[in-house]
Amino acid sequence: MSKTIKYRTCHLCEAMCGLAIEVNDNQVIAIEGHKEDIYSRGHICPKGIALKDLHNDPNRLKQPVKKTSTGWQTISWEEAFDIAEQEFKKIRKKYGDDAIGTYTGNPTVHNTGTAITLYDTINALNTRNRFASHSLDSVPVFLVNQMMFGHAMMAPIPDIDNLDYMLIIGANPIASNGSFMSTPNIREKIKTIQQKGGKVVVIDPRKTETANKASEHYFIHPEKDILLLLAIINELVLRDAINDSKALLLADHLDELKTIAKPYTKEVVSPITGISIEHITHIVDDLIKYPHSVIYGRLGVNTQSYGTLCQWLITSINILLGQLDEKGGLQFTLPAIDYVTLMAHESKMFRYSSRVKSYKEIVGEFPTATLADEILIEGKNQIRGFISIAGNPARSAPNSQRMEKALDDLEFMLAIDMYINETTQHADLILPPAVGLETMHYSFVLHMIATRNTAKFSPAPLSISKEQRYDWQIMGELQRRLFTGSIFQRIKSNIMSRIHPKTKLDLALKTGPYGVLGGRFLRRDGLSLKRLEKHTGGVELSPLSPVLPKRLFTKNKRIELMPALFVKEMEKVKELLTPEKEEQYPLKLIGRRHLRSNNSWMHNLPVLEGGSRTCTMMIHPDDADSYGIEPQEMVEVYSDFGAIAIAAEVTTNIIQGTISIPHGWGHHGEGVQMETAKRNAGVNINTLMDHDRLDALSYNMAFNGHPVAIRKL
Ligand SMILES: Nc1nc2c(c(=O)[nH]1)N[C@H]1C(S)=C(S)[C@@H](COP(=O)(O)OP(=O)(O)OC[C@H]3O[C@@H](n4cnc5c(=O)[nH]c(N)nc54)[C@H](O)[C@@H]3O)O[C@H]1N2
Ligand SMILES: Nc1nc2c(c(=O)[nH]1)N[C@H]1C(S)=C(S)[C@@H](COP(=O)(O)OP(=O)(O)OC[C@H]3O[C@@H](n4cnc5c(=O)[nH]c(N)nc54)[C@H](O)[C@@H]3O)O[C@H]1N2
Ligand code: SF4
Ligand SMILES: [Mo]
Repeated sequence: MSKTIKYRTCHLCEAMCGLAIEVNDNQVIAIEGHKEDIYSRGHICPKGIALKDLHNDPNRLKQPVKKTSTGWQTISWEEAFDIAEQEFKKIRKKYGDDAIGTYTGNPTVHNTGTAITLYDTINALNTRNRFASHSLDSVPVFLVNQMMFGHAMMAPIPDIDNLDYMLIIGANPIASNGSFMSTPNIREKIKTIQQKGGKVVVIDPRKTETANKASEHYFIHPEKDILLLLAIINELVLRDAINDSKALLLADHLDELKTIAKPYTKEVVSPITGISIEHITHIVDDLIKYPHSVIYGRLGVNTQSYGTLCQWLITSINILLGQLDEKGGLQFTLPAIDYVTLMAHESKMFRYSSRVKSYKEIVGEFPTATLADEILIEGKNQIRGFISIAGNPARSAPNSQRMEKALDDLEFMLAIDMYINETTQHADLILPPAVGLETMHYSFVLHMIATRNTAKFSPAPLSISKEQRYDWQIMGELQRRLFTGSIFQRIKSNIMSRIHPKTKLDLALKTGPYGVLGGRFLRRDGLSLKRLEKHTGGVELSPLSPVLPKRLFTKNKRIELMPALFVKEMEKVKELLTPEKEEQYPLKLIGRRHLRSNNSWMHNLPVLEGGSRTCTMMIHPDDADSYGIEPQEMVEVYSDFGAIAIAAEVTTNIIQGTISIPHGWGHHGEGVQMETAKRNAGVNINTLMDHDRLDALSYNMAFNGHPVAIRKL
C-alpha cells in the first residue's frame, strides 16, 4: 500500500471537524485539519490529532478476553460469544428478562455503527433495566423538549452564525467545543460575533476559557441560575419587552408564566445569585437591545438540582425574546436523516418506574444514579447480569465506590470496550471493538443538533485485521443469540442485525428530506451514500430555517409554556430565598472539562498529556486563607460518601465558597491496564457524589453545587 490522504470527520466531540489523515500501509503518518471541509475549514483540536495515538495504543484490546483466576486470558470470538450466550441465558432463566441490565455510554452516540445498531440490540434483550449516560447529562433537555414541543429530540439550537448576543449560562464551549450546538471552532465563532459588534456573555461560577474570551463574565453561585432566569422573565414583563413573535403566538399560558416569575425580582435574587442588580439590569438591557439575542445553557445548568427548570426557563425566555424558530435566534434543524421524525413514536416517557426508588423511565431509560441500587438491593427483577457498552460508570456515575461494589456483585458482566479500565476491570468478559479511524462515520445524531444543515460521510481510513470486530458486529451477534420475543420479531431482528450499517445509512439518506427517493429535491441530485462519499468535505443542504408549527409534535400543535409538572416543582424554588445553613459541608463542588481530555477515556494517549490539563482543586484565595492552604498544597476534600486528596490551585478565577475539580480521573486502580493514564492518574471526583442528589423532575444527576468540606493534609 502507498501513502495516501484520507478524509474523515472526527467523532470525538460534537464539533464534527474534518480531518485529513496521511496513511501509509494502514498506519497513520499524520493528522491535520481538512481545509476543504465545509464545516470546519481546517480547524482541529489536539484530540483529533490524538486519534493516531488511539490507533497505536498498546493497551487497546483487539481480541476478546475473559477473566480467570490467573488473570485475563485472550480467547476466540466464538468462545466469547458462547460464554456470553450461556451466562445471560442462565441468568434470564433463573430470574427473568429484567435481570439483565444495560448501560450505554457517551461514545455510543459518536460511533456510527454503534449508534445505528444499539437500540435493536438492547430491544432484543427485552429488559426494562436500561441505563445510559444521558441521565448524567442531557435528560433535562429531553424532558423540556417533550413537554414544550412534544418530542424529546426537538432541540432548538443557537444560530451561532447569525446571532449577535449570546448569554452562555453554565457551558464552556471553548473547552468542550459545544454541546447541543454542533459546530467547529467556537473560539473563532465568538470572535466573529464580537467583530460584528455583538457580544458573548458568560454566567459561570468559574472564569472559564470561554469567559476569558467573552465580552463579559459574571460569577454566579452554583445552582442559583433558576433565580436569575426568573428575574430575567420578570424584567422582560416589567419593561413590556415580550416580543409577539410567531413562536409566542403558538405558545399557551404566557400569563401564568409571567405570574410565576413575579416574586423573583432582581432585587430579591441579586444577593443570592451573587450578581449585582446593576449587572442583571445590564444583561436584560442587552437581551432586549440586540435584535438576535439568545440564551444557551448546558452542563452547568443541566447537571444540577434545578436542571429541568433551568432548561425550561431558558427555552421560555428565548421564546419571550422572539428568538425561537427565527434566523439569528434558536432554530431547529432539518438534517438529511430526519431522526426526529423517524423516532417520533419512540419519544415517550414516564410509562413505568424503576424497582428500588420508583424513578420513572425517560425515553426508555432509568437514571444511572440508581443503577447500583438495582444491582445491590435484593428483590424480584434485581439486575444479576450486566452489559456495559462504551461506558465507564465506575468513573462517570455518582458514588463510585458503591458503583464498583455493585459491578463486583453481579453474577456475570460483559463489557464492549477496548480498554481494561475502571469499569471493565469488573467484567467477566470484554469484547473489544475496532474503534477510531478503523470505523466509518456519519453522525446522524450530531447533524440533528448542528448549527447548519449539512451532511458528511467518511469511509473508514484504516482497515481492520481478521481478528477484529466492529461494535455493530459484536452487538449483532449478541442480538441474534440473546433475542427474546415472538418468532416473527426474531426473524425481523435477525435480518436487521445482518444488514451492514452502511446499507441502513444509505437507505435513510435516500428516503430522507434531501434524498433521491424522497423530500423536496429533484430526485436526480438527491442524496445517497455514494454521492456523499464523493464530497470528502461534506455537502451544504439548506440554511436553518423556520419549521414551526409544522414540526411541533404536541397533540394540539402548540407550544406549552407551563407544563404542570414543572409548575409544581417551582414550589421548591421558594426555598432558595431563605439563606442556607450548611455547616458540616460548607463548600460547593463543581466540575471542569479540559480541551485535552474527553470524559474519562482519553488519558491513555500520550499526545494529550500535560498542557492546561490538570487534575487540581481550584479554590478562591480567601477560602484558601481561611483554611491556611498554600498554593499546590495537598488537601482532603470529603463528603458523606468519600474523600479524595488533591493539590490546591489557588485562583481568583473561581467564586468564593465554591471549588472546582474535573471529572473522569482516578486511574490508579490495580486492575486498570492503561499505562499512560496510570502514570498521571488524578483523583475521582465522583467518589464524593451522593447518588440520590438528583434533579427531581428528570432524575438527572446533580453533580454541580454538591456540598463538600475540605481539610489541610
Ligand atoms: N462529576 C461529573 N461526572 C460526570 C460528568 C461531569 O461533568 N461531572 N459528565 C457526565 C457526562 S456529560 C457524560 S456524557 C458521562 C460520560 O460517561 P460514560 O459514557 O460512562 O464515560 P466515558 O468516560 O465517556 O467512557 C466511555 C467508554 O467508552 C469506551 N469507548 C470509547 N470509544 C468507544 C467505541 O467506539 N466503542 C466502544 N464500545 N467503546 C468505546 C472508552 O474506552 C470508555 O470506557 O460522564 C458524566 N459524569
Ligand atoms: N474537551 C472536552 N470536550 C468535551 C468533553 C470533555 O470531557 N472534554 N465532554 C463532552 C460531553 S460528554 C459533554 S456533555 C459536553 C459538555 O459541554 P459543556 O456543558 O460546555 O461543558 P462543561 O465544561 O462541563 O461546562 C459546564 C460549565 O458550567 C459551569 N457550572 C458548574 N456549575 C454551575 C452552576 O450551578 N451554574 C452555572 N451557571 N454554571 C455552572 C462550570 O464551571 C463549567 O464551566 O462536552 C463535550 N465535549
Ligand atoms: S474539536 Fe472535537 S471534533 Fe474537532 S478535532 Fe477536536 S475532538 Fe475532534
Ligand atoms: Mo455528556
